[in-house]
Amino acid sequence: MQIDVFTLFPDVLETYLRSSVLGRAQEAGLICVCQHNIRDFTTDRHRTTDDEPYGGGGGMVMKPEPIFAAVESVLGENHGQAPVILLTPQGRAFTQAIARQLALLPRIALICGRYEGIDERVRQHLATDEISIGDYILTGGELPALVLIDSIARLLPGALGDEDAAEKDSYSNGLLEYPHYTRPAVYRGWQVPEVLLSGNHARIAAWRRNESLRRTFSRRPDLLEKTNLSEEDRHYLDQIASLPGLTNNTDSDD
Ligand code: 9D3
Repeated sequence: MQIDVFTLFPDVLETYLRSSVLGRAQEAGLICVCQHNIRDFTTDRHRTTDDEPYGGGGGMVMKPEPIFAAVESVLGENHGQAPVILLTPQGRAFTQAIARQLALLPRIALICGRYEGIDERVRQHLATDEISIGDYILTGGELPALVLIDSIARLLPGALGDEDAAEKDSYSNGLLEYPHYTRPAVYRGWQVPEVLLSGNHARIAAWRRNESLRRTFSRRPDLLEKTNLSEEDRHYLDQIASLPGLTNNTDSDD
């Protein structure tokens, strides 16, 4: 999969792209991330990428010409094939489902904004999609681009060791994860739950399922509505819902 990133700050992505899973995915040829400095596509003496907003007001707006020139020259023939995704606070919220869909494509382009905004014509006539990574304010689209790349790359077949293959779907059961423990069995007097030391795999599986349900119920009840629940699951949830003192957003064990 080829990912073209259009940014004014190509350096900020470098270290992360070279490290761990992403670095290996690139070395294995699973993804090829190409960065393009929007400033390289300016044509004026001062290499201007931003200007004052029409209508006044504070801040600067990214000019359309260098962004159009960059995307059109890099995508060339493929323009129209690959989605051109604008990272913007106004975009649709990024989800695992979107990551899964994007991971199926041979090529995508990501445009990172800076300053107060991007000329609206980029959104209207160049971008084919707009994505936000959540409701908080960042200084630009570079970190969001990395977030997309990271979540997509780990989904590509072969990106994670095969032992992690099943784990890829962990979000697809729609529940939060159960608690994890490793040695020592007692640390500063804090015991690992006895069931995990029992060697009884059926009991362990049931405990983990219930812990997932309990956590999801207390922290992210919204997730439960979209999940397939068994008879046992519902029974357990009814049980904790009826416990006195457990209100919706406390996880009293944590
Ligand atoms: C100071 C201007 N802001 C008014 C509150 C608007 C604004 C413009 C540009 C806020 C942030 C940004 C830079 N952010 C992104 O480009 C961005 C982003 C984000 O800030 N949060 C979540 N997802 C994304 S995707 C791109």
